[in-house]
Amino acid sequence: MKKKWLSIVLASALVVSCTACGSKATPTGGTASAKTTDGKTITVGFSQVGAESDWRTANTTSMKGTFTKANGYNLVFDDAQQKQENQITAIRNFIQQEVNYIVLAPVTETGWDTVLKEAKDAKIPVIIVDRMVKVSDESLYTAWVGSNFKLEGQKATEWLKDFAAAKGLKNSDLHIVDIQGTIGASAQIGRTEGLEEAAKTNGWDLLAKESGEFTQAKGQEVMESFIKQYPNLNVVYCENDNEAFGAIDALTAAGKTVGSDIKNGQVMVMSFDCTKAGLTDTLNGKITLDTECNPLHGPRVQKIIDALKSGGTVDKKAYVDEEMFCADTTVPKVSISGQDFNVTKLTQDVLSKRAY
Ligand code: GYE
Repeated sequence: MKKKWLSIVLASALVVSCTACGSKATPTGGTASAKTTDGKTITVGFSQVGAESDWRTANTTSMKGTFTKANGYNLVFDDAQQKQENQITAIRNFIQQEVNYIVLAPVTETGWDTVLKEAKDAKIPVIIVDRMVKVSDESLYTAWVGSNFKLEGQKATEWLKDFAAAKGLKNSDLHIVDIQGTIGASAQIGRTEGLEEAAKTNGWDLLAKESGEFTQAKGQEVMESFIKQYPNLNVVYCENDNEAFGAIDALTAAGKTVGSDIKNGQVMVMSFDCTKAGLTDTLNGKITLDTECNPLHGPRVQKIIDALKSGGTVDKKAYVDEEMFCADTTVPKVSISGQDFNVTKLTQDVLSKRAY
């Protein structure tokens, strides 16, 4: 895992706006019965993907910092070490323990029908957070909150198109490799799709794609192999910050210079997440564009639980608003289907405000 993990003060950064969409939903598991220890405490079972990235660590911290005893919760936390079978076991344990709510950050989209049906039969509402699930019956979960991963990919590639044009590069000058996230995870699917569609539309040379599992070590390994196979590569599209750190190490070790000056032989690194470490590399020019993915879901999930607790309805799906960060201002905004998205100029001041 990356570099120095910085001490996290989440409290100040907990409020990020949410763009709700989709229909309203009622708790599919029925009213959570008051299986609390003292009649007041709400027990929440949280099945977390793992600890593969700085983003994930910030997400875990946000959840643990929200569902505290002081806030009236008993959090049962399970780290699945990136394995779906561990998540399924954790959910079954939560059901057995008769928790009031189950929160699932699913490693991949598919394979959840059976266990979510078991939770529904036990009348325990399930809230999905971060990545999505693909289920045959949408009533198997109560609500989802997370990012629009396809839009993230579209924003990043639209920026690349505009940036290349502004620098006088032709479409055929770009030779791109994709270090993908965990295959089958929504974050991978959306970001890969965004790139593939843009490559097709713009006639870019998309040389190869391979999973770096969202980790620094695998990102480095995949990059080392890409460098050997594709000596002409000049854009590395990393599907998260930790992969970008690994890719930068591999490129540097191979004698390449990372940066935005493709015309003069530099290799451009693009990334997603915008963790403090990622934005530090963006400010120093190692990452040219970092597209934000916000991990601070604790308070958002709490809001959902609060609404359900008081018998209210919640949005079935809610997307989080996110930015893009670049140290240079060549492309100040991108436009997708008529909607403008600003590219925030990254300064030391902006970086110092990042809490994770
Ligand atoms: O981008 C990556 C993490 O699902 C959005 O998972 C999340 C992704 C995030 O490992 O760093």
